[in-house]
Amino acid sequence: MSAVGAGASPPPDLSALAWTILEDNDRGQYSVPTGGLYPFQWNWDSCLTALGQARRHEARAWTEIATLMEHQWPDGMVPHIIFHQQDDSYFPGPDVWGTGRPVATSGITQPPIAGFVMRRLFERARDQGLAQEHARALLPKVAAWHDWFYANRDPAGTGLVAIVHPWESGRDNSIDWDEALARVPDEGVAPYVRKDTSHVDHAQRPTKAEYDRYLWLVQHFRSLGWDNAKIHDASPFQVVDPGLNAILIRSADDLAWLAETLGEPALADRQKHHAEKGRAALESLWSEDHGQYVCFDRVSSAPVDSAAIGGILPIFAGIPDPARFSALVARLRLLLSRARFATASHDPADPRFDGLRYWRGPAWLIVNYLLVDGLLRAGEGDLARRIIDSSLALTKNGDLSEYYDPHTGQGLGGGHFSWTAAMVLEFLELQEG
Ligand code: 9WN
Repeated sequence: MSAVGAGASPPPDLSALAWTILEDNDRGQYSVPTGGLYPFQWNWDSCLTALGQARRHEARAWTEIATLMEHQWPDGMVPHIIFHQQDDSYFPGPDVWGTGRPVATSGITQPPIAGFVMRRLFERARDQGLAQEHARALLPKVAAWHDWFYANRDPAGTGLVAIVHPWESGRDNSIDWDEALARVPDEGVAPYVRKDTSHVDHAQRPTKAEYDRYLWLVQHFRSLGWDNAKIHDASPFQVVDPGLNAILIRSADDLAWLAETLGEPALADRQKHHAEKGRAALESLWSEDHGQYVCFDRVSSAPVDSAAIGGILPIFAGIPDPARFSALVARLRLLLSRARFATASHDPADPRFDGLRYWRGPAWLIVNYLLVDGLLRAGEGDLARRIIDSSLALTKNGDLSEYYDPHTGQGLGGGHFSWTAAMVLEFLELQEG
């Protein structure tokens, strides 16, 4: 008799499955998040995917980031999509963006996680020579991207950068953007046909009203010639996201560490300055009402009344004040108590929560990973382990989806997903270690 009983199939080998996904989505010099739904290179997907790739193929992991950085704009911005080849299964494609780049790209950016990933690859490297070579070559490029953020998305020098499009946050349809996005016009948008809802149930994707405004912003920035010196002030959508800022601060810290290690003290000092100023400025986003950080709307000059996961991500940036850190951990515990699986991307107690719809409630393994990293660094091992176990519980049936319903654990969005596969490899390693 089989140990698992008649008719029951053995649990899938998660590591083997994750490697199959990484290989299937590998296009040679870059990876796609998943075929069909996202057939190009995405910025933060690539960086996080590289963490998984490096477990077996260090050179391939460095190439993933190097390819992304080859498409950096002359002003320092690193675009959120690189359209390496023609593929009609995604909208909006290169013609809509019209950025005029030699290889077509989008015209906005995404959470700058490359600096953090580079330090990880470097510290774990079995091939130190290769790591030094790549890190040295990438260092000034990633530093220029961080400098670009502060120069172009924080023109008043507050220490915190704004996003000018919800897609820049990586948390596209979060409740965080509802009020600011409602102020964006929806008239004059060229007729379009969405492709995402032909791959994924529309109940798991943003609404048409949101897409109209996403596209209005793209058209508006295109009419400004994609000139980043103009875009921030000319955008009707300018929101300071604690999540993106936390990632930028942590990447600046890690880039400073790499620069020091590689004997680049001036570069290190500049990144340290960004990180320290950013960390101090984060305090302006603290909400006593929500017991966490919240977004700030620069157009209406008001904090955003929304308790989303972005406001807990400062755990990843390192919060020096112990009382503040404890409050944030308490808030995370409360959030975890409100859903079966870690971690709802929005507070389930909020009537606006939607456990199926993308960034309005579902759990994402990449977010869990950033939280786990921050918790482990701060000595919160028990809570970190709880999130690791919950992440692996979500995937244990072999469903490596884009995101998950935090109440039922149902896989949602795209399947066979690169960064989910990479995070599974990371979590398996952490569980063993
Ligand atoms: C727009 C690729 C990307 C992720 C984002 C996620 C989603 C794109 C979309 O997919 O956004 O960039 O078309 O929905 O929100 O975080 O990088 O996986």
